[in-house]
Amino acid sequence: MTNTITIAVSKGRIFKDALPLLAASGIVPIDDPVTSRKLVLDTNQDDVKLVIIRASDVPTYVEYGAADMGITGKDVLLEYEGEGLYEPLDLEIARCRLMLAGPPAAARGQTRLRIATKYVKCTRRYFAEQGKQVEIIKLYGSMELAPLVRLADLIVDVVDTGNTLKANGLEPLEHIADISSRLIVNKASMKMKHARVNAFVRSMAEAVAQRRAGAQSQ
Ligand code: PRT
Ligand code: MG
Repeated sequence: MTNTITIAVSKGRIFKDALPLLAASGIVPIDDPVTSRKLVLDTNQDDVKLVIIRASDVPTYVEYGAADMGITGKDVLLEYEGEGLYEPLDLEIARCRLMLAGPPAAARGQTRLRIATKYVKCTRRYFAEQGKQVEIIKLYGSMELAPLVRLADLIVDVVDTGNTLKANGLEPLEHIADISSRLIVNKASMKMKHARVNAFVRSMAEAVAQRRAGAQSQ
């Protein structure tokens, strides 16, 4: 249905932070997103649907046009190798930092470090830029465990408060990138549904600016 707008939103913390921005743009889910098991949520607007999916699947849905727009983390986008996406807006939510971390004085000076991460491409790029050879071990979660059981010397992961690192005796070592959630748009939708998409991007931009102004006045 060309008149329907589908927005893919990462479940979890991004969804929680995205809800107030969507509400400020006039989009409120009808089904309770917390208790409902529905994957497609109807909203107060007949022609706007939300699909709630894993962060790492959002770019795929949007690139293939299964969703017109999406909300996901910059960390996910940095790892994604697609080309059918526009990224018109930084939503300034779910902020964190992509960091190299490890035990204090971890195996530095060693010739070939082993790095555990789910961010394989970012990690490869980061070390390649420094001309350093590292061995990368792909994990899907709980990167903090890897150095504790000597699976790896160091990890690359997103860090917010740093409490998880600290609780596991690890330290942030090097800052790789600042991360926040982004609005992404399918290229064909940007053409075919130009007016709707642009109106939504504009109202989300306003919501982000208002949120920023509110945060600054506190
Ligand atoms: O299931 P899947 O792997 O696809 O996603 P997920 O379960 O990791 O989703 P979720 O809800 O955790 O959200 C992931 C997205 O939120 C990431 O892609 C980031 O864009 C963003 N984000 C922001 C974060 C964090 N902050 C964050 N702190 N994602 C994960 N974390 C982890 C961090 O890796 C650490 O293990 O949370 C833990 C606690 O962080 P500290 O530093 O506050 O202790
Ligand atoms: Mg998680």
